[in-house]
Amino acid sequence: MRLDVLTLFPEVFAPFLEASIVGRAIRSGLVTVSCTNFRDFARDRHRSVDDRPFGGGPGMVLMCGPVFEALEHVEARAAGPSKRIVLTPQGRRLTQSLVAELAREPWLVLLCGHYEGFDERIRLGLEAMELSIGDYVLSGGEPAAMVLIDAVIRLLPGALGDEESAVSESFTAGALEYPQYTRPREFRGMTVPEVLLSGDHQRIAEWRRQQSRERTASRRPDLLDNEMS
Ligand code: 6GU
Repeated sequence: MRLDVLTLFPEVFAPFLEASIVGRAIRSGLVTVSCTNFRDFARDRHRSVDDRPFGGGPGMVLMCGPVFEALEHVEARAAGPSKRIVLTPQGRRLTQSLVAELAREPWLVLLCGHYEGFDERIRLGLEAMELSIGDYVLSGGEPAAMVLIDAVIRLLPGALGDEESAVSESFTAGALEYPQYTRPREFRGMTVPEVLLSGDHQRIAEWRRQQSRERTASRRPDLLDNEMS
């Protein structure tokens, strides 16, 4: 898979792209990620990427020129068509089933907005999918792009080792994970449930299913309605 990120803050992606499962997937060649700065496509001598809104009002609006030119530059070095995604709180809410769809795309281009927003003609002209990661306001699309990148990469075949794979399956199956314990058997008076020490794999599996069901019902009853969330 190929991932391009268009942003005013490429530097915030560097440590994220080196760490953990994402970093390992990149190093092993499962995915290539490139960041491009809109500012490199500014035309005036101040390298402006934003301007005051027509009609007045607070804040600044990201201009069409740098965004279209950055995107055209990235897509010019192309093998096939890309799937364009604009990160915006006005977008469709990201879910695990949508993540799974996106993980099947060969090439995603993620556009991160900032300031008060994008010039509306960016939305109209790009034919991009607009995505939000939840009902709260971020200062820019960058954290949302990192959420999307992480969720997509962990679904690429080979991104997870055997020990990690179970966690993704549990949420994909529409339920919350069961409780986990490791050594020691007792910590500050809190003990490990006896069944987990029993060695009875059938009982353990049944206990975990039950815990998972109870947790989902009490904390996230909305998940029980959907096959995938
Ligand atoms: Cl994608 N962008 C911003 N700025 N805020 C958000 C968001 C995106 N998703 C949730 N809040």
